[in-house]
Parts: sequence; C-alpha cells; structure tokens
Amino acid sequence: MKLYSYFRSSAAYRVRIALNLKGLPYETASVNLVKDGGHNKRPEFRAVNPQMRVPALVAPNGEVLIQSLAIIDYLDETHPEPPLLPAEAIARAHVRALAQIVACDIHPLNNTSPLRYLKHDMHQEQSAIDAWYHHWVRTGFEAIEALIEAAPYACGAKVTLADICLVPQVYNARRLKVPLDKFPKIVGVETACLKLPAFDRARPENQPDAE
Ligand SMILES: N[C@@H](CCC(=O)N[C@@H](CS)C(=O)NCC(=O)O)C(=O)O
Repeated sequence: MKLYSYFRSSAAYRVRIALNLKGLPYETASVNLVKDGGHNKRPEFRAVNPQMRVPALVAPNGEVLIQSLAIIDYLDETHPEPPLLPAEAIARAHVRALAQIVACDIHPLNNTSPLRYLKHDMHQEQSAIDAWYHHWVRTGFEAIEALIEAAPYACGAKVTLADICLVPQVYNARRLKVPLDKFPKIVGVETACLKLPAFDRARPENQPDAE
C-alpha cells in the first residue's frame, strides 16, 4: 500500500499508527503541506485526493481511500487483528466518542487550512491565531481528561482508536506549546502508547520526510 503522508500531519500520523499496529508494510509518498504554499494544492495531488489533504491511502486494488477514520475502519475491517475497537457495543461507543472529540471537534478547527484562512483572509494576528488554537485544544482535552477512566491506554488495557487519535493530537499540542500540566491522564496515555513500537515508528521525527 502507498500512504500519502506528511511527517507533521496528525491525521496521517493516525493512519501510520494503525498500519503499524496491523503489521502492514507501506510505502510513504510525502506531500509537503508547507513548501510553496503546500504541495497538496498541486494538480497532481488533487488528482489523487480532490480534497487536497493527507492522508490518502492507495489500497492493494489501486483504489484511493481518504479521510483517516475511514481509512482506519477499512484497515480494521480487512485486517481484524488486533482489533482497534472493543467487542462490546457500549465500550465501542465510548472509544469512538474519544476519537471523535479529537477528529471532529479539535482537529478541524486547528488544521492548516483554517489557520491559514484566519491569517490570510481574516487578517488575524499570529497571537490571536495561537489563542484560538490553544482554546480549542484545551476545551477538547478537558473533556477527554474527564472521560478517561482507565489506564494505561485511554480506554483500558488495550490500545484502541481513541489512542490512535489522541497521541497525534498531543504531539500537535506540544508543538504549538499548549500547557499540558492539567492533563495528567492524557499525558499518561501518550507515555504508555509511545513505548509501543507501532506508535514509536509512526512518530513524525521517525518519518522519511522529517525535517
Ligand atoms: N478529517 C481529515 C483531515 C485531513 C486533514 O485535514 N489533513 C491535514 C493535515 S493533518 C491537511 O492535509 N491539511 C492541508 C490543508 O488543510 O491544506 C482526516 O481525518 O483525514
């Protein structure tokens, strides 16, 4: 499989973790989201993903899959071991809720395009943009911190989709200097996950396009 990725992309980071957890080899096709206004905006990448975002995964049949959660579902359905969701329906709903706080409520507000829009189209100062970023991470993390009941992973003894979404978001928060001292459970989950080779190999600094 081929993964269109960028080392710092937290959505691509999610997919890299899932591929590693499933033990699936893949080739990285790097799409630099920063250089020249973003190589993701080039026609050749638009032809791959009309949304012009990473990740995109070329499946073994050549089909291109987009949207990290859809890709991870596909991987979990086609390679069920180890499962990324619990067997029981209520537990599955809890895992999905944590994952969706990150993927639906935090990340879309703080992603490259919205932040660029705030700067270039809404003419906001960098300090206001940083405050916006911090605000939405803090709000989401407060909820997640309150919802984490187990250890060492976000939903207990097994790694789930919740961890796959949370760890990249924590990376992102650290990069933008969001204080994490009020989130000891989240930091504990991150520490536990990063001890696992599947997470460690997926880290931005361990990618072939890391700068
Ligand atoms: N909901 C999408 C988000 C994908 C996304 O926004 N990726 C970012 C990088 S983390 C991107 O490609 N940004 C480029 C841009 O916004 O121009 C997913 O989960 O795959």
